[in-house]
Amino acid sequence: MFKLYGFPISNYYNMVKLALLEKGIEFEEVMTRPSQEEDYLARSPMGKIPCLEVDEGPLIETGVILDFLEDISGDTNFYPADPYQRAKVKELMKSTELYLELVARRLLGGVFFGETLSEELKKEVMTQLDKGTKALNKLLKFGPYAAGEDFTYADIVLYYTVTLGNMLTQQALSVNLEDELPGLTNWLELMGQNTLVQKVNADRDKAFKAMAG
Ligand SMILES: N[C@@H](CCC(=O)N[C@@H](CS)C(=O)NCC(=O)O)C(=O)O
Repeated sequence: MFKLYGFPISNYYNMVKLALLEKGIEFEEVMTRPSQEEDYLARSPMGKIPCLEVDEGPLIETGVILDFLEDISGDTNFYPADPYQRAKVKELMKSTELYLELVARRLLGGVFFGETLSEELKKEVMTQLDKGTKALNKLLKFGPYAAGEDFTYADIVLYYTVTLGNMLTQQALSVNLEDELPGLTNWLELMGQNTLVQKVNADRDKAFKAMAG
């Protein structure tokens, strides 16, 4: 059985977890924090989570893991078959990560771990966020799903990017991503009706509570 290494407060971990659940692939969760210990680095060379151990060995990088899961599961497809449409879904996933996830992530230490967020950093993040959300507005379809009519990996990546990202931008910058990305509110509601999303979120919320006290 596959082993998923990581921790449910990680948005990247939750992307892979939801994909495994959606695809009906059996897996065991191995609670693991990011670590620079040699035994974990042997699995995940940057020490990051998630890491998925499959029959042949470990795999890291969320996008790579998602592609692997798509390649091994013929029945449930989260990329369109058409090459251009498939590329468009990947374009949206990549843009979400580069221009939203990695931008909002710069606030994480300040919001969750009491690090100082300088005014300079906040200004920089604000500028990048503004550019990123404007770009995403040109790519997002919300018709009703992120990339169009069908549920795709872009929904999974966007969902766990904005749910964490919005916490960070609201707390550090008073920016609500629902105001910046028209259509996001209805789409979040749609995603929230998915019982597997609800399960991943319940595990995440439990982990957050445990971390808080
Ligand atoms: N590029 C990685 C990013 C994963 C990532 O940043 N994971 C975070 C937890 S959400 C982590 O392990 N951080 C610890 C670190 O950066 O050392 C992926 O796509 O899986």
